[in-house]
Amino acid sequence: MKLFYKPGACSLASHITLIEQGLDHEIEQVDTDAATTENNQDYLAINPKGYVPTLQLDSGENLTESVSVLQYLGDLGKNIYAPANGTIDKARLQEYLSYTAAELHKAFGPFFSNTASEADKEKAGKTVAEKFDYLETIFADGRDYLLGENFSVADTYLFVVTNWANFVDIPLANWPKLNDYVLRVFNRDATQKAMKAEGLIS
Ligand SMILES: N[C@@H](CCC(=O)N[C@@H](CS)C(=O)NCC(=O)O)C(=O)O
Repeated sequence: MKLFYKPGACSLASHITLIEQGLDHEIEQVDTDAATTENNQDYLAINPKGYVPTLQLDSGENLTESVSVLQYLGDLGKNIYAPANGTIDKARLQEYLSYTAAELHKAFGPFFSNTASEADKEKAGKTVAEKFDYLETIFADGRDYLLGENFSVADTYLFVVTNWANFVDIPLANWPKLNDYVLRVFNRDATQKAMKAEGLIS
């Protein structure tokens, strides 16, 4: 399998998952502005939507959208928790993946937009803070990960998106349990390996 990624982008969640699951893979960096890859492939021919992640399967098929890539990878290996269909944990997994994609990830949009104004960013900061208030209540019961003791793909995605706060001057220390959670995921071996491979940490 090959993951098309941008350093530190949402594709990092899929990268962490590939490593957590011990799956054979390659990575190839994408310049989404130029729509080319580091091997000079036309990225729009791989993913016409132009954004990352794209997971290229050994069959040559391309799978896109973080939520589907993550669930596919979560179900492939045995190292991280993949709840069975029809269980409440499976529904919760989808609940957290959906929340991260549709609410939190989207809320960060103005911070990474070339056209957003300072007012747009200020408004986005308030929206992100409201989402973090909610997430702080989730971790108030002392759980280590979203589904309790078991690390799942929902954690790889929530970690990556929440960690963006550290790059846009939103002080995560205001949400101590969420901050602890981010550190917990950051300190996992697979997270360290993926971040090193993307040149984000040394
Ligand atoms: N709906 C997509 C959104 C993916 C997305 O927003 N990717 C961003 C990085 S986090 C990206 O590639 N942005 C560059 C661009 O749009 O040019 C998903 O969930 O996978």
